[in-house]
Amino acid sequence: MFAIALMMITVEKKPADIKMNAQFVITLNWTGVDDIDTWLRSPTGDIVYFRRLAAPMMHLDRDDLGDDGDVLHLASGEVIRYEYNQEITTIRGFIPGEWVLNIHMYKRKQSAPAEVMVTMQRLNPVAETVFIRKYKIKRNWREITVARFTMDAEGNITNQDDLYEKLIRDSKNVGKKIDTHKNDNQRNWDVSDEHIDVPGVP
Ligand SMILES: [Ca+2]
Repeated sequence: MFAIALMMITVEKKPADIKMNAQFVITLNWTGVDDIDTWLRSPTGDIVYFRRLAAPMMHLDRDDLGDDGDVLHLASGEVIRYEYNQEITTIRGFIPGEWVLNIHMYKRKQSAPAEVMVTMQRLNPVAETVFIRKYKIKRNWREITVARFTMDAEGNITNQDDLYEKLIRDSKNVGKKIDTHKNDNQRNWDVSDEHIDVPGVP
């Protein structure tokens, strides 16, 4: 009877029906074992990063440390490796004003440059790419402004550039509102191969 009951269960194959409470998703991917971090500041001055994973309207899924925690030793002696590095930041609602997205090379652990890709997707009403940016990062403690973008109350991105805006402060100042135009005239990268434009993407 048990076998027959199992056979009567029909398995319908269809895409996973997962509803995300999200308007924008920012994904940081990189190769190798370095520890790179995502920093996102909203127009309210709140910053999500590895020490503050959630703030109004946004959250960071986890702090990927590069190699740490990617190797799992099972009781059987089998070793499972997961060498894919990724941090995902979600914007759940619209806060009008300027947003700043930085990445930071927190700890270099290898001699080869880390190859980094940052993407931002808008999910509603239809999924679309806001930007894709690629970098090769060679130096420890390198902080790069990936995007400064202006959002309106409907979630439209009305302006976008990548002029450098430092977000990392000493710990007592993290999260405080700072002058967003202080570094307007500074280009963000000073080594040409650190930034790779992706043709066809604004
Ligand atoms: Ca990290």
